[in-house]
Amino acid sequence: MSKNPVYPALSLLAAAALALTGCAPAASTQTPAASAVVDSTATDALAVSQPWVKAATSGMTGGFGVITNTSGADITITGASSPAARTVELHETVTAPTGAMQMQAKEGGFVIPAGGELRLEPGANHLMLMGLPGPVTPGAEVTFTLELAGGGSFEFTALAKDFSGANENYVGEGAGMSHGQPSGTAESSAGAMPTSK
Ligand SMILES: [Cu+2]
Repeated sequence: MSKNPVYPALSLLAAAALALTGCAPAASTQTPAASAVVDSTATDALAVSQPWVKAATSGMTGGFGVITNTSGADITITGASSPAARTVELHETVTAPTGAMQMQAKEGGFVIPAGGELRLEPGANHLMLMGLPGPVTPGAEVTFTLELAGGGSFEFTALAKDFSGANENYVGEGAGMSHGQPSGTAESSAGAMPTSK
């Protein structure tokens, strides 16, 4: 007997298998952050999910969200800016010797490890919007540009919403708005950001 009769069946199976794998391209394990307001114009390595800003009438407020580094290398955020604030600082929240929560500028910026994420949330790391030129009303869209070590940037838009938390004290709060600048550099509306180091 010839083996031939089996052969076509096998190739049919093979073809079917090929068709199957061909039909189901790459299980998309990387769901690109469920956010309708993402605009990564400059750096594809970063993605943001659920970006938001605490609505405020004046003064200062905070920006939050989860920023994911999809690349194989660490990425450092060295600065930030927004049309909604005269200056934006990278803040961390620390516990003062008194036990109170205080925010201060994050030395060296935020490092997002390769394949990792940076969680910006009330009571922790956040973007500090200072010197609001006008109110940030709920529903408003606030654009941020993050500056990255190495010269890149990452832009995204966050939605403003009411939030009653994120009322941590500022380092040096008693001394007006020195805000973590131990040198006592007065913050002026002229906008020049004193770099503390
Ligand atoms: Cu802050």
